[in-house]
Amino acid sequence: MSKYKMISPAVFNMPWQDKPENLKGAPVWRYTENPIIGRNPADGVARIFNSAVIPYEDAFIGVFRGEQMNGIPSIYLGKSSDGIHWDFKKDRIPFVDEHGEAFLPMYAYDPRLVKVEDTYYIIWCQDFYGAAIGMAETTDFKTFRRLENPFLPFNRNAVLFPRKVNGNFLMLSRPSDSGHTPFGDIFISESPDLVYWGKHRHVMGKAPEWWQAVKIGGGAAPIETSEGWLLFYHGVTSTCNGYVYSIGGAILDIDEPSRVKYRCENFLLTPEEWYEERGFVPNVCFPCAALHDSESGRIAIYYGAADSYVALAFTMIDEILDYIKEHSVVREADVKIGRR
Ligand code: BMA
Repeated sequence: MSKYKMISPAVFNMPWQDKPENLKGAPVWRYTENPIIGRNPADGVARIFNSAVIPYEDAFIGVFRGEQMNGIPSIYLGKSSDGIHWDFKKDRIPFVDEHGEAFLPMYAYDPRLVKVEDTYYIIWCQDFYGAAIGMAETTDFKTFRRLENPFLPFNRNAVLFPRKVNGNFLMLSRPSDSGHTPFGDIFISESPDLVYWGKHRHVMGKAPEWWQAVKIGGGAAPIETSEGWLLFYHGVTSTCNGYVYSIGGAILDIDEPSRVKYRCENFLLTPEEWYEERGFVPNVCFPCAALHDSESGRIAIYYGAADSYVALAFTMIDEILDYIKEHSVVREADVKIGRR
């Protein structure tokens, strides 16, 4: 019997490996066959990374950041029966506008994929007179209808919650500047209709812990648990050789998620394997999705590695929540409702 509960469907066929005996630090362990997506994974695509997956029709479907041969990132659809081996559609996702006309963003990266009620939403970063958030909906993974861009530029790392809270959609995002931004906190916004967004609140900021001292950004869609919303996010530090991206964990209040209940002072995963340390951009672990099975308590985190690969890491709900709670340092700004 689990100590904690995930309030979500069972996903019996999700990828899994048991915890290795010699694991040190946080209870998050890498898949031994990582990376699961290597270089030149599809025709015309040099690298796939920072991508999101979800259960679909007894299998899995995903939206993948694919760097085309011209260096421009776009979003590709992929399907898999085991969550590990993926088949990608040859062409970019053919987004359309409200009239059904082709409406492709100039570039699109770091997609997230979230199901709310009966609709699947893709949220990504794109050009909107600078880096900003793009969004589309689909019910069949055939027609992908663009929605209004939720926020003004500049913004990145947006991810929806998997259900409405107090009648509204909720989205995390990270307002920033247009470049490789040297700052950024996580904010939350509400919308009754996915057109008008407001009630913006600060959720949590960069922190003195060195691994998250420069900026942070939302990662996987928050997982509803008996302790609150479990959030896997990324934290960034700066070194003389550039930024380092690690994975962090926090638990947000279930009814008022702008309040942080627990926030782990230790990273959950930091670059140390070759596929995380070496690549197009070295030292990047960038989470964008987490499959989870409420029956077994298993969680599989999908993360981009070194802007070159997709990798998988596993944890269990009881162990990860206890670890975050035991190593929690929550500062005044995190606990507040985040309104000024
Ligand atoms: C961020 C985003 C991510 C990328 C990371 C490291 O600003 O652009 O897509 O993984 O930088 O290059």
